[in-house]
Amino acid sequence: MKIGITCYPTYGGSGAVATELGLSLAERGHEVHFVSYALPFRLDRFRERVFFHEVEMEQYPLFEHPPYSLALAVAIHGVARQAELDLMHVHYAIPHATSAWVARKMLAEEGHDLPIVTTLHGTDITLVGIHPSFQPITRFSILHSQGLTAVSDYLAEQTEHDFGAPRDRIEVIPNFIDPETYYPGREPCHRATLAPGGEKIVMHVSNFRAVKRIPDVVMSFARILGEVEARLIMVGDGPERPRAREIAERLGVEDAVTFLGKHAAIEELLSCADLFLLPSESESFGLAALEAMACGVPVITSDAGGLPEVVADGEVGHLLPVGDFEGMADAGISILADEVRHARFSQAARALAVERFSVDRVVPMYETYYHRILEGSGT
Ligand code: GMT
Repeated sequence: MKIGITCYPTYGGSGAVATELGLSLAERGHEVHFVSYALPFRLDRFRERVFFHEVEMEQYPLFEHPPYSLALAVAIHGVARQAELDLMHVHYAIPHATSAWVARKMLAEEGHDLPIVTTLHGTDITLVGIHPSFQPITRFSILHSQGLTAVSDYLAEQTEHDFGAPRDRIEVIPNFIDPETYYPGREPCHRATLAPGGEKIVMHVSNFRAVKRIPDVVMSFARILGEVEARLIMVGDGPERPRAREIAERLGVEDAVTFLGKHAAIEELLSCADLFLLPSESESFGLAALEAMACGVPVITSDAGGLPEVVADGEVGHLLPVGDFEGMADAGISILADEVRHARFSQAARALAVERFSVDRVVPMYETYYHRILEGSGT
């Protein structure tokens, strides 16, 4: 198949999933064309059958906000014609599903059929998508996609509830990891650099937005530090970073916290961690938690959204109510302070990630779904 993929190229789960999916499809013999305003952050080297098309944006003084959605529609239209795409797969509905719909209409006028598959990732439904300024067009665009997938049952149900998309029209295909990239005990190990005193490593990875409840990470860690010698490694960047630093200072734990900033090869860091914290307010899936589990790291998360579909409570970590940072800390201490328990959770985390969410299991689900859409296309 010749497949177009549009995603956000920046650090973030939807872009990571879209890129890994494209690379894996190319490995399986498909031709994959990425269309975005910049090179997706995980598309870092040459791969056979993988192409990148940058969206051309005309700068004009009249445009305080250049119309990217239109430029993207034109780019999708052009790539579809030139590469003779069989199908366009867009990740994150806003504005990608809308741009793809416009491109599809333009192609239809020229006698070409381009089925669109839209994958819903999270805030395109739960936060941004339901805002009145976006809800009607998000609804229109997802209902006019020929294929619609969501990364969890939770997200599919929210989409039915908030957008009236029939539940049976939404295919749930979970996010995935490559067990050969994400694994425990990776060498060389950065443990000595991150925790020179042999402390336990507590890690958080995100884009530091309010929805991640970054203050809860720091407050949980401060409580853990009262019981266990540990260091908190904060990976990523975003608007909540200054607040996190301020809280660390206020709680007097700043010397035990390292802000590493953004990292593309997250697996190198995760494989050094002893515990992963993700106390999010809302999380449709929690790819970062899955990546940690694949590295054999027990996870403490909130029970928000789709996290219970990824984290088996009491087996690979613990799920606590949103905002219960003390409970999260106590659950973390119970794992960090007991080596036998830690080893059991670590093995179970790796096993669950590989069994249920490995690339070899999930990518064929997308291929099967594409075939279904192509068979029913042209409508
Ligand atoms: O929806 C977002 O916040 C952005 C998106 C991203 O690009 O990082 O994150 C979502 O998609 C990820 C990949 O499917 C999921 O693992 C995240 O849980 C989800 N984020 C939220 O639901 C907050």
